[in-house]
This record gives sequence, structure tokens and C-alpha cells, in this order.
Amino acid sequence: KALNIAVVGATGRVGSTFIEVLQERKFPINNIYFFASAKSAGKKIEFAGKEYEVEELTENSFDRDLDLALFSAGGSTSKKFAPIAASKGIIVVDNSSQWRMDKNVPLIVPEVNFEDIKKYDSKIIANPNCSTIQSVMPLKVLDERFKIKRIVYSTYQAVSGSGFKGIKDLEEGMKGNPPTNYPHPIFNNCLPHIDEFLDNGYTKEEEKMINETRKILDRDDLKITATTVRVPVMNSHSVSINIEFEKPFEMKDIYDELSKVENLVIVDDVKNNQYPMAINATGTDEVYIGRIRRDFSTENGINLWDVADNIRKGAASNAIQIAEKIFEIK
Ligand code: 11C
Repeated sequence: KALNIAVVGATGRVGSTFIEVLQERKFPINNIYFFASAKSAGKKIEFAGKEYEVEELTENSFDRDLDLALFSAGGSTSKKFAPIAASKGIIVVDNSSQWRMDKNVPLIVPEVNFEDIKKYDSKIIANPNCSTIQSVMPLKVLDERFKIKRIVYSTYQAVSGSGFKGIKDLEEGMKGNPPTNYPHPIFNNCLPHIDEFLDNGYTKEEEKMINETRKILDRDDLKITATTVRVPVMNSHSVSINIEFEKPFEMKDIYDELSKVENLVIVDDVKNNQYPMAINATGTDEVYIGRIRRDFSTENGINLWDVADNIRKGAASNAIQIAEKIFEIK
């Protein structure tokens, strides 16, 4: 059945990728509507060879025959409007951080924990943070087999994670102009600072990675720490993941488990300089892992390097994959 869809935040960085990915994946659409703030209302969007006008999002926007709303317009918009859409029976897949840790809302990466959706009675489904999505892809199978004891995340995150304003700071920085989004230049620099600082010294991005990983793996007790860093890369996040297990393992078993995960691609041939890189991940929906090796500093540990397109698998594509599974498309 073809669906009636709303795209909320249609003119943003993720919104424009929703539009691309829906077309690429030939998502079955009957009617589609595009919403944004008053500032962007009236802009034109081309979709499947037809021109559409962006409408201002209001409380009445969902008073029409809709099956699905894809939201990526920030937390406060999702807070106000996602419950309005849900109250009208519309499935909302929300890319903001607003509902992720709500105990009544599932937080889903389809290849990892889609079945969790059945544990909730919620029309709102939360899409995790980009760096979390790509990081949990290899973790679930390893946790099931060897039981994870502790995780150390160190991220190398692209400027597209900050939307068009982050991209602009890097582009302008390359021309010698000062930043207007980040507190310091991002060109020729690394900023150990993503999102706001909390009183405990961590950033919100680090807190999201810790809390969301625990929820997706269903391991409230899991020890996790994270340092998240903005690097001068246009697109695709990279994450160094150090994992300690309760149980001993052979490296071959680690590879065997990882090779079972759908859409997780192992690129690990160091003799030929082959490992995952941001420039190769960009424009794809897979998550790439490599540099998989034993951590000799501890009893049962490994390190790996994990790369994905943060706007596609980290946001738009993951949300659309969730919708495909809910509506049993493909
Ligand atoms: C970044 N991870 O790269 C952020 C962007 O909670 O959805 C996504 C923020 C979020 O800056």
C-alpha cells in the first residue's frame, strides 16, 4: 500500500536527505507534504519530478489523511508536534533527542533491536543520535556472545552533524574566515566539544552516546565512557571503540559474529592499507568497521574503528528503514 507522508523539517540538512533517500529507496508514497518553520514556508521542493511548496508547521498540519510523519526539526518542535501527530494515529519517526530516553518510547536501530518496538505501545518511535547508531551496529552480537563489561568511545565527528551552519564554518574557515557556529575555528583544528557542557564535565553528545547505547542494548548496568570530538571533515563520523568482555574469545569468533550483522561491512585488510574511511562511507547507508584487533592491555578486550554517513545511516536512512519495517515495505 502506498502511504501518505509528512516530512517535518523538510528544509534542514537531514530533511533534504529524507527527500533523497525516500526517492532512492522507492518508498511507496501516495501523497507527500513538506513542513518547516514559518521562515522556510513557501520554499519549493522537487520530489519525484513534481514541485511542492513547503508549508508552515502548525497545530492543524496533521488534520489530514496521513500514515507516517518523519520529523527532523529539533527537540522543541518534536516535543510540541510529535504528540499531536501521534494523537491522530500517525506513526512518527523522530530524529530529535526529545523522546529518545522517554521510558514509553522505543529507540530503534533496525539491524540491532527492531523487535523492541513490540515492548512499547507508542506511535512515536525515536531515531538515536548519529554517533550512537553507527556505534551500536557491531555491539549487539558481541554483547550477546561475550557479554560486554565496559566500552570506551572516542569520536571524530564531521561538521555536517551541526547542519548547514557547521558545514559553513568549515567552508568559510578554509577561506580564512572566522567561525560563526562553533566557538573556535574548525578548519585545521579539532574541538573536544559537541553540544553543551554538563555540570559533570561531559558534553550532552557524550551523555547521549552513553545513555542511548544502554537503552538500545538493554543493558542499564553497562559501564561506558565517551569523548566526542568535532573534526574538520565535511561528512561521515568515525568512532574508535574499545570494548572489554566478561568472557574470553578468539579473534576469529569476533569476526564471525560481526559478519552476521546486516548492513555492517568489514573493511579490514591493513596489509593493503584498507580500513574504513569517511570519504568512502559518505553517500551510503552501510556502517563500516575495521582495525579490529585485540587490546593486549586487558584480559578480554578489542579495539575497532567504525565509520558511517552521519546524515544517512546516522539520521535519515535509519529513520526510513524503521518506517519500512513498521509498514512491512520490501
Ligand atoms: C553532531 N550528533 O554530530 C550530533 C548531531 O541528538 O540528533 C545530532 C544531534 C542529535 O553534532
